[in-house]
Amino acid sequence: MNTPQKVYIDGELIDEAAAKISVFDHGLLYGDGVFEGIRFYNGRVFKLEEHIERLFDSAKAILLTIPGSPAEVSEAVLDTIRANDLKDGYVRLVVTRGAGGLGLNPYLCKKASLIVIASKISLYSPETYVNGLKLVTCSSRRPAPAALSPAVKSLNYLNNVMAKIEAIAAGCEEGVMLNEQGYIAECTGDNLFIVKHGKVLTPPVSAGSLNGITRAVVIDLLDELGHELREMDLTRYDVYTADECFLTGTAAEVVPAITYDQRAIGDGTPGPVTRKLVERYRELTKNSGTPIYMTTAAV
Ligand code: PXG
Repeated sequence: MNTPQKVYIDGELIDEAAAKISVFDHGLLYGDGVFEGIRFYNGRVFKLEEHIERLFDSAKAILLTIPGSPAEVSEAVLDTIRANDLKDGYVRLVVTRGAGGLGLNPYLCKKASLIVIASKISLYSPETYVNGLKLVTCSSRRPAPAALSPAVKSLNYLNNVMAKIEAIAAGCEEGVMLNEQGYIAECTGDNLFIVKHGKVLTPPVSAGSLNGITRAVVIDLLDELGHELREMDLTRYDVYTADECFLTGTAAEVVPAITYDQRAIGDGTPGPVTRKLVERYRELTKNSGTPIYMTTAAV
């Protein structure tokens, strides 16, 4: 890219190199803030309203006032994509508590900051969606709801970062995180589903996962495709002995998993339910979403 990227900070679109926040920002000092990862495809933002709603819910849960209404934050997302002249990519929305003192007290932070970064994304190769990826159990657990609700998409992702390091060390693309009881919660950045005897199973959000927006889309797609879905506690054994396994996430989309802790899942290749979902999800992302440019809205 020859033109520098524009980053949105508190109402201004600033050249990437000049886009800075204070070293006193509690987002940096304490991980005190919330975020969202949003995708846009073919000139449309996918599930924008849902992501904005979850951002506001996360902020409410940590008593953080977002500077602006949901409509204004949505407009900031669209403006940032337009300023970078992008049609396909990824938006990172970050709300930090703002600059304060060198102490925990969040009330010393004068004003929260809203940051929007729009960029290209490439998480997994096209072959991964055809061939599947490898999973491993990580020793780093999802935080218990009593410690910090895993439903809050906060800037505290250290457990997940530690889990990702373990997954990479094991030569796997993703790591499975368990909850305190040892049941499957989710992966480091995606929700997990299995298929067994034609039924699709996924842990309930209460098992310690993020209430994934892609997860909800897939649940709707399963209904449309006539597959029964059950939310239930899953153990590692359930995944070892599943016929199919797939992950869902904004960045990962729907991606097949073919091994778990070195055991082949099913016959070790992506199964029919997974393949159908990969395809249907792709169609949906191409054909729906909030238009970014007026020309996209016409016709
Ligand atoms: N679980 C966790 C812990 C997440 O962070 C998901 C599930 C999937 O949720 P959505 O709503 O996206 O379907 C996420 C979100 C990355 C990356 O770069 C991925 C996420 C967040 C931040 C970065 O892979 N996924």
